[in-house]
Amino acid sequence: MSPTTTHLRTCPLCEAMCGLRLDVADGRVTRIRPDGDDAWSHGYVCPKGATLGHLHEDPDRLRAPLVRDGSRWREVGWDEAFARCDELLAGVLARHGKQAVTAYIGNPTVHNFSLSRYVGLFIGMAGLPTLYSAGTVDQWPKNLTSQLMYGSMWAIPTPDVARTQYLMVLGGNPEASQGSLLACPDVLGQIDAIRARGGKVVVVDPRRTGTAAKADEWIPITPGTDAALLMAIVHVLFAEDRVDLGDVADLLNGVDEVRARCAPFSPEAVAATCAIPADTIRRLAREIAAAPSAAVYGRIGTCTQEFGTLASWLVDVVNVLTGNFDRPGGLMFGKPVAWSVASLPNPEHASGFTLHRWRSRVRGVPEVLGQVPLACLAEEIATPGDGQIRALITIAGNPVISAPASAALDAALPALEAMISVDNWLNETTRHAHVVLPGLSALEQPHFDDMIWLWAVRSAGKWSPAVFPPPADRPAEWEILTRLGAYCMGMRHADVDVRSVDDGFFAALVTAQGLDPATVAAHYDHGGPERLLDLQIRTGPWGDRYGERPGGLTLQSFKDRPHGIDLGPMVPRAREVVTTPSGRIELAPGYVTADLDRLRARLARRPDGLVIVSRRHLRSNNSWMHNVPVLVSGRERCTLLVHPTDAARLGLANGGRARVTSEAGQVEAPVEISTEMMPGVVSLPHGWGHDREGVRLSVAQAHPGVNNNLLAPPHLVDVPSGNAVVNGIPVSVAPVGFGA
Ligand SMILES: Nc1nc2c(c(=O)[nH]1)N[C@H]1C(S)=C(S)[C@@H](COP(=O)(O)OP(=O)(O)OC[C@H]3O[C@@H](n4cnc5c(=O)[nH]c(N)nc54)[C@H](O)[C@@H]3O)O[C@H]1N2
Ligand SMILES: Nc1nc2c(c(=O)[nH]1)N[C@H]1C(S)=C(S)[C@@H](COP(=O)(O)OP(=O)(O)OC[C@H]3O[C@@H](n4cnc5c(=O)[nH]c(N)nc54)[C@H](O)[C@@H]3O)O[C@H]1N2
Ligand code: SF4
Ligand SMILES: [Mo]
Repeated sequence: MSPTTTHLRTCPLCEAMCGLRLDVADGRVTRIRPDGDDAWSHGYVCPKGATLGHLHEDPDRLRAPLVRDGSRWREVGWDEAFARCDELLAGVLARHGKQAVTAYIGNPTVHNFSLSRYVGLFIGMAGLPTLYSAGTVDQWPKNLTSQLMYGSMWAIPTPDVARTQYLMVLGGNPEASQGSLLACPDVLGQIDAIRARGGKVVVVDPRRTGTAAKADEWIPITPGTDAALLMAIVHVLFAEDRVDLGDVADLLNGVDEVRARCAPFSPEAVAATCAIPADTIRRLAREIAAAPSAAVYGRIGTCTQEFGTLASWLVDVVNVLTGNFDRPGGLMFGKPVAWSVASLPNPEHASGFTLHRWRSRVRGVPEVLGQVPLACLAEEIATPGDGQIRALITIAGNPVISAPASAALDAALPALEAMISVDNWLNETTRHAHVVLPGLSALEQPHFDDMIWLWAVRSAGKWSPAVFPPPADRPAEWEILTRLGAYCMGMRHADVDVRSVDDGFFAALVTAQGLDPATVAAHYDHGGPERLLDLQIRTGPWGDRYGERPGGLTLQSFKDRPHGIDLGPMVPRAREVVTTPSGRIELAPGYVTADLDRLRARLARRPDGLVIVSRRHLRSNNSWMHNVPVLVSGRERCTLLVHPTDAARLGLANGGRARVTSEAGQVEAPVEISTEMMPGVVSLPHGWGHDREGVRLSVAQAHPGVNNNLLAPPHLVDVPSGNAVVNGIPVSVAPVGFGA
């Protein structure tokens, strides 16, 4: 036995960024505890954090590249794997051109030290005409409204939960997710604290979630109707003369336009559609306006729905109109210690931001922020003709589970001439690849979160060195991405010099910071994400600017303080963050308000009947942590939640099985009867369905669950953003025998 060593480590699994203490002996993680001294999380953790050792040791985790020969996988060396990628991509480029190549970027990209900082380089180098991501099944509506209101798609204001006196959560369940576009350890603890200091917490959700159970009030809402509720709140604010623009009053365009547009949306006009009494809506508006401070926060339930853009916009509008924007206790912009490549001005928008620059080939839907809906990918692969997709690169993604109409994608992928996956497992998607290029495990690489600090409730930073040395022959994912980017440019394997590409990338970023690349380069004898992070910190708001600001922060400052450095709560920043052409906050972007006609039509629509929504669980992480035994033990979690009155009407028994049918497909799942659901709405978690042949996830395959995206019709999108609608899908439900 070698002596036990203890390592401090930030958990990379979600936005809570918890500090952990890992005990390691004989090359294995023997214990994981919370780090009570962590400057950011102060000892908070969830059960997933304790499984980083399992993920690292998982025998199914890929440690060498795989190349497929027919239906058989062959483990190969890195040189052979890269040469095969080059050959595959060069073939497609020669036969069909760049238009036949695309990529899909999955969620773990954001949480990975090297992918998060280099995915932008890959995108820039590859120059692919189309790109897909998990973003269009997630926060695209919020990206769109932030782009139009503030001038940047990642300028997303976050609720100051630590100081607010009134928190309204719509379509988010931090009890499971631990916060999303809201980085804050222990959100539920913050909810307790709001109530303990005499404040109030309201949760608007079709399900009485674990978060709603902690709140003062749960307001069930018909899925997809948050925009109508919020518009009625805006209506009341104007009608009762409760509008107070607060500190941003002089920074606003469009207040009168909002006033004019809210007129038809009285509480009475929306009550039946939302299933919320008009009196309740009026009271909510008064409470928000009267609270000493209030933060209205909307998350995925307000995005992946029929009116995602309007709801995302109105969340911010309500905060603005009640003086709760850009001030403590309201919605505020985070202030990262280190800037993120993603938040730099987008070169594509240099001559102004435009929408609908091109349309998807098959369905003809317009691009928004450079992407079309992920649900288009299957048809772009399957439909012959000029521009047909023949090559796909997936990066940390599993769209066969996470994309709407996933059966069509599963069926289309085998037709690709080249599919390359940068992924650590053979999941439902990567099993179709020709080459799989695995990254290092989280514990084999350093960590310092990138984009997540953009919406953190405090400014802070934490450096985690690798716990285990990376195996000598293994490239990091930033090197993999750089190579793939180069092959897409038409460079051949033998000619790619990763180091010089990286030096060029770094020099460009240094120049963009107004510094001399040669002088800055002289500070380093290494490249990659660690060098980039040092630049991000040193040219960030607290940085030393390479000596120009003596005493300023550098990466070394964080290495010297392994529990992290806290730099305080959010501060008003709207004046520096807003970069719209007018220099002001656009409270009523025409592109967004144009969608109000569709919302008015919704008010006149007959009830949809039974609809389904998604949910998350604390012990899952989208589609990919079901291979950890301790996280899938216990009773089955992939169940259909049904309200008792619906169950009785439909003849469903608790523990029996139900067949759920939508226009897109059908699944069967065990029934869990619960008053957690509002009547008329059923819920199934997302991220399951591991019973596919060829998947190499031995634990997950024994707990497969079903894929709820088999029910999501590909054409259901939030029209302005193209974001998928995976909540509020009409379904019928019927029993299929007992316990079968
Ligand atoms: N019905 C429904 N569908 C949804 C949602 C919903 O709420 N309901 N949510 C949507 C949302 S918000 C998201 S973000 C997407 C998620 O969808 P995706 O991003 O497509 O899938 P994930 O399950 O997050 O992860 C994909 C894969 O990343 C790999 N991976 C994990 N860590 C690493 C790493 O460090 N490096 C590499 N290279 N690979 C790694 C794992 O093998 C995993 O299978 O799903 C969306 N789909
Ligand atoms: N444990 C765990 N943590 C995660 C993830 C995970 O899979 N597991 N995924 C991560 C990712 S990628 C993301 S994007 C975040 C998401 O984080 P959250 O946004 O907090 O996601 P959910 O927990 O799915 O909560 C969404 C809620 O929206 C409700 N809802 C559905 N439709 C509507 C509607 O029309 N209106 C309203 N008001 N509510 C609605 C659902 O009932 C559900 O309670 O979580 C992240 N964190
Ligand atoms: S809440 Fe859990 S998964 Fe998220 S960072 Fe903390 S320990 Fe990791
Ligand atoms: Mo997500």
